[in-house]
Amino acid sequence: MTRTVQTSVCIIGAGPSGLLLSQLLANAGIDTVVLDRKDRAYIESRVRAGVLEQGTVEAMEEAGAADRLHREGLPHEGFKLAFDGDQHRIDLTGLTGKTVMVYGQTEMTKDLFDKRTAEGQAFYFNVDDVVPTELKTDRPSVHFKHDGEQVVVECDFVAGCDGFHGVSRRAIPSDILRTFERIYPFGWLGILTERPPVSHELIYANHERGFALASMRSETRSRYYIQCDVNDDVADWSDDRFWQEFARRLGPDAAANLQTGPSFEKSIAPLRSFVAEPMRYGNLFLAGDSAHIVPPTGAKGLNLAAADVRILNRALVEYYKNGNAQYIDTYSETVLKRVWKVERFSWQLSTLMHQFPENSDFEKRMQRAEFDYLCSSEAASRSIAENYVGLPLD
Ligand code: RFL
Ligand code: PHB
Repeated sequence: MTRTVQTSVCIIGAGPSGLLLSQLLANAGIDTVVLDRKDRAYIESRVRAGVLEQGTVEAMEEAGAADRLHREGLPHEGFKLAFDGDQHRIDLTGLTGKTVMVYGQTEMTKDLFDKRTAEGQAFYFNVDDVVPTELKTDRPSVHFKHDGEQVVVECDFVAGCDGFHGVSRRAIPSDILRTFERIYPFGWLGILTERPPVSHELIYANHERGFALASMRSETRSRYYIQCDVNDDVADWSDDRFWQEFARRLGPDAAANLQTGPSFEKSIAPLRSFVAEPMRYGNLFLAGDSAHIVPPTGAKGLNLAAADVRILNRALVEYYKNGNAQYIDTYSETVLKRVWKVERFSWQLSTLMHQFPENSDFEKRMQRAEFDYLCSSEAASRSIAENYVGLPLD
């Protein structure tokens, strides 16, 4: 038995990219079908990003899903960089006039799911064997298995919002797809704890024992990370061992305010820079992690995904409302220009703030000199600030 479903845009992936795109298109009266190989509870529980650019907040407002974000999110006007005990504050608001919002990806995803569900969005969860086909024709389709049934979604466009391990990018023939990658020789061990944050602002610290980041989810819940060996077993990182290492890297002044407690989420994530080109193949468009990955140091992954979606939404709305395909035709080029700038920033901040096993003493001095330059140059600090709050869409 095969069931055939018709829609305008078939969205593969119900992560933040897919959900935001579905909502923005719905607001313009454009019908979508959204499918995911996991279910809603699983997707909502993935603890990932925590810092939203103003542009991402605006996208949530445009989606009509920003009420709770404005109630519960924490606007931040700056953050700190620490280097072997010395601190430098990047005054985001003073240098750019903008703020960022601390609000978890879990919450943003929940808000979008709530709104899509209330509006009766068609979702297919726990799908298998997803195959996008006929991408070069004007009626592409996406085939998959759902609840023992074979489903075919026929559509005008396919949006590949299925993350780094999805199928969309792989549907682009290998003689057309080009990929660029850098794998970092370490990972991040992250924990959540029900304790107030050590500082009101985020602290990114480069210590001789490795990087540490003090972040948060609310006034009472902290999110902390340390650089670790990517092959470490989480089971070897007891809470005690984590707290000891984290406090050392943060330095005595900041650590004096540290409130430790049991962790309730603990995981190790690899660090990678990755870009796939082009981001369009026929009527398939890639958005978010399906096309690019940044190391998390600049807090950019989710924000970059949201920027792709805004640009794709604009292109599709312009096509459906005015029959104008111009933005569709320039989508890949427009988005990739911005993607590479954000890749550059994330790579630069990661390179400055981590201990690289292969670094010579010369490279260590270069890191220190770059930090000292940041401390003494408003222009250098402003450059970090304008990237951190988010570059313009195009
Ligand atoms: P996602 O979130 O991976 O969602 C993709 C969805 O597609 C589904 N899927 C499929 N569905 C159908 N068929 C298939 N074959 C499929 N294969 C996969 C998956 O189940 C999933 O539901 O991608 P999306 O939507 O593009 O969103 C990207 C963001 O999730 C990601 O960039 C951020 O989490 C990155 N990130 C951060 N970004 C920020 O902007 N600020 C931050 O502070 C920040 N911190 C982080 C981060 C990522 C981290 N990790 C763990 C990678 C911190 C960490 C530790
Ligand atoms: C987080 O709170 O999870 C977070 C914050 C800033 C980053 C990365 C992750 O750069």
